Amino acid sequence: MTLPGMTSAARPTDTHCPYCALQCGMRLRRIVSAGPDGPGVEVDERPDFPVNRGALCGKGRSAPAVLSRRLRLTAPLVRDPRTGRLREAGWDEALDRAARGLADAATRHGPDTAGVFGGGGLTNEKAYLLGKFARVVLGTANIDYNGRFCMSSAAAAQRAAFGLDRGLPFPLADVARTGCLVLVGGNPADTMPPAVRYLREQQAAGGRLIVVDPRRTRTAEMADLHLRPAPGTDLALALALLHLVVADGRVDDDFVAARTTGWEQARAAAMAHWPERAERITGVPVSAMRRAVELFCAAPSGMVLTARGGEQHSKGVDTVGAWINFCLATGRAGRPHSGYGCLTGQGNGQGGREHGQKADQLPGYRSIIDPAARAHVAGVWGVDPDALPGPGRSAYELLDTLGTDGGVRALLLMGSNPVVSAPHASHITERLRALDCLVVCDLVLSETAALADVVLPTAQWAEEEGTMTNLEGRVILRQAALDPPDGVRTDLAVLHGLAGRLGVDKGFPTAAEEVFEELREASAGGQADYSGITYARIRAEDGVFWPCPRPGHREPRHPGTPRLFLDRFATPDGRARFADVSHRPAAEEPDADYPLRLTTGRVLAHYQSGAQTRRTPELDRAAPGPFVELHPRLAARLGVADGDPVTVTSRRGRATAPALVTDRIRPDTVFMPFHWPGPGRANTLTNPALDPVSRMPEFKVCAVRVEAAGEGTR
Ligand SMILES: Nc1nc2c(c(=O)[nH]1)N[C@H]1C(S)=C(S)[C@@H](COP(=O)(O)OP(=O)(O)OC[C@H]3O[C@@H](n4cnc5c(=O)[nH]c(N)nc54)[C@H](O)[C@@H]3O)O[C@H]1N2
Ligand SMILES: Nc1nc2c(c(=O)[nH]1)N[C@H]1C(S)=C(S)[C@@H](COP(=O)(O)OP(=O)(O)OC[C@H]3O[C@@H](n4cnc5c(=O)[nH]c(N)nc54)[C@H](O)[C@@H]3O)O[C@H]1N2
Ligand code: SF4
Ligand SMILES: [Mo]
Repeated sequence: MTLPGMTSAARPTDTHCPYCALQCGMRLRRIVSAGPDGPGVEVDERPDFPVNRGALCGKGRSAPAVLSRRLRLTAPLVRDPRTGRLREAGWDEALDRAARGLADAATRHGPDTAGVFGGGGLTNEKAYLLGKFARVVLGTANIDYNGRFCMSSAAAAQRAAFGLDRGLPFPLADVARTGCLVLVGGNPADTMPPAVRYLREQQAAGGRLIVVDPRRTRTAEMADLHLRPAPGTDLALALALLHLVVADGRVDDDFVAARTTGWEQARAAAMAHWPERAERITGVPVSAMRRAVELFCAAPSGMVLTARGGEQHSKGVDTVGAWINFCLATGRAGRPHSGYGCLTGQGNGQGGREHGQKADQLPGYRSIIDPAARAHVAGVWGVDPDALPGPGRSAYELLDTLGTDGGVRALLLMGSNPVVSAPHASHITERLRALDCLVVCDLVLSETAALADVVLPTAQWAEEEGTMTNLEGRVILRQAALDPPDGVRTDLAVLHGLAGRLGVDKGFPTAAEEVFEELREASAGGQADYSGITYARIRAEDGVFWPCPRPGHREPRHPGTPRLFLDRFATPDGRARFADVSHRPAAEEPDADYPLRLTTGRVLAHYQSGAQTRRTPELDRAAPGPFVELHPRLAARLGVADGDPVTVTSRRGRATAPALVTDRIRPDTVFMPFHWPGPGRANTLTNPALDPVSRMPEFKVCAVRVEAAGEGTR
């Protein structure tokens, strides 16, 4: 839509949506506005990009709204010590103050007390330089990122089973060709709408869709079979399905013998989880479990995809492991149109961890405790390997210890809004306030930026270049259609400015392609090898799938790897490893004081902490505030009608929001989306119990009590 006073000009730019892991292709047309918004862009379809084939959701279509100068930050802010308020400042003052804050912590309390918290929405180039900044400039072990809250459980389970973790080991379009798809705790109808076409194509071709979700979502409504376990019980369900596979003689013995190890233990564990026991734990009838196994095993091929519903648990790694076991035992892995995959979430959740934002990883998906990996990366960085710090704290543990003795005292935060999105958010807000210095780089004054000592306003997707790695492991290119407004710098320029002030003049370029060239070197020979990928190739090829090593002497150029594991898994012996797992309860089960389960998630219109989408007028109108989904029977018992305010209380606090009375939810469970701050903030309630391996918090289940809110709160 072109508003009066706008004219469109210039050549269109092919790029990608700034939001989720689908990284839908789009075409931007420049608009010159006479009004206060400044120049902007309009989004057109880009039907030739294979992942979304032109389709976009409302978030993608409306993404340009946040480019408006009225909605975003256009000058740095520093906290005035006299008034305690944020005031506008010049870039030099703001960068000086930020650098001093980080340096002071390190000098007074040791390098590990300066910390970095990143985000899965940052380009590979930013993530890479952020990791390098932490390890080389600050010399701190303490860098982690919000991807820890996202797909870290699936990553750990995939790595254990297959020796490698890439969201999907095949292109998304392969989903349309599988015989039976099991979707565990994912609601793509709301979270990746353009992907739904592949589910429809799959069903139109005679394939079956099984959805595992406690709620009857719009995705579940499409399913041939909907299993509705109580939140936090998927592990028991997956084990019982494997039990039935064994009991019915449906194990693919040849596949198990030829391509796996560890079956005997996995089999024994499954035999201890008989279906009647799982029915008591999950509430899923045995007959439905039988039907699921029949559909899955009768189909010529099969896939299991998990998303946050199955993963954001204190047993997320084991739960994903159990679903992988189910795939392996039935021979549905490492074969065409079959396999396990994870629907990653953020725009660059995948690349963000491959290149060094994660506490235990160096670029190229290398382990920070592997001497050879340290030597390689230190060589690229021109530093002594012994000078590189070791693994630091995981995201929640890093936030939980902010401002404490031995914890991080000065934090650089880029690309996350934990005041809204972290579990036990009121506690995390207190920790952020306890910092000696908080530096936030953001596009807008997020709830977290509002607590900062220094806020650095950064350029946005349509104004910058860089690569992103989507849920398929496809490396794509973000291209600039506009210049950033005056007063705004790119994240790369911020890192350059900080590094220089902290005494490192080289190695922090501001041109994205130059950073990518270094990233290629740093990743060369690692699992996530990007060394054969160039910006030119990405432009020419609709993206390139990693691993893509650089061609050797006289070798042809590597085509990239759309499909993994067809010949062998990435383990040392080439075999997939069964996980040895048993069911265990959630960290917090319902009891007399807190008799219900709360689960949390997303709505179509908003993205994550809502920092961008709540500022987008059409999305704000579509979903103006938080709500609590509750079943009509529960509502009747509480004397609550649709729209009445209800208070939800957990051991961590209370939240109040209007009731949304619906039979889409189980009577023993309530659901809240987590996109809003304030009294309806879902994360006031959530439990920061962590998975022992992935350190993923238990966002998807905690025990709560629900009451009609008093008249006074109306
Ligand atoms: N509209 C929108 N789209 C997004 C995002 C967004 O914020 N908004 N964020 C992006 C990101 S970063 C991510 S990670 C993805 C997330 O994408 P999804 O994983 O699809 O999103 P969620 O809503 O968190 O959870 C999915 C489903 O899990 C179900 N669930 C809850 N508890 C359980 C449980 O114990 N077991 C099972 N089996 N299911 C359960 C919920 O009912 C919900 O329908 O979405 C991406 N896309
Ligand atoms: N209860 C509950 N909580 C959850 C979840 C859940 O299911 N339930 N899901 C979790 C998951 S999966 C995720 S991924 C997290 C996400 O939650 P957050 O980590 O808070 O992610 P965003 O809201 O995307 O925050 C991104 C922030 O960075 C800014 N930003 C965006 N792009 C850029 C950029 O390029 N540069 C800079 N400097 N800033 C940028 C945005 O304006 C915004 O303020 O939430 C987690 N929290
Ligand atoms: S599905 Fe994801 S990438 Fe595609 S337009 Fe929507 S938010 Fe953007
Ligand atoms: Mo996520």
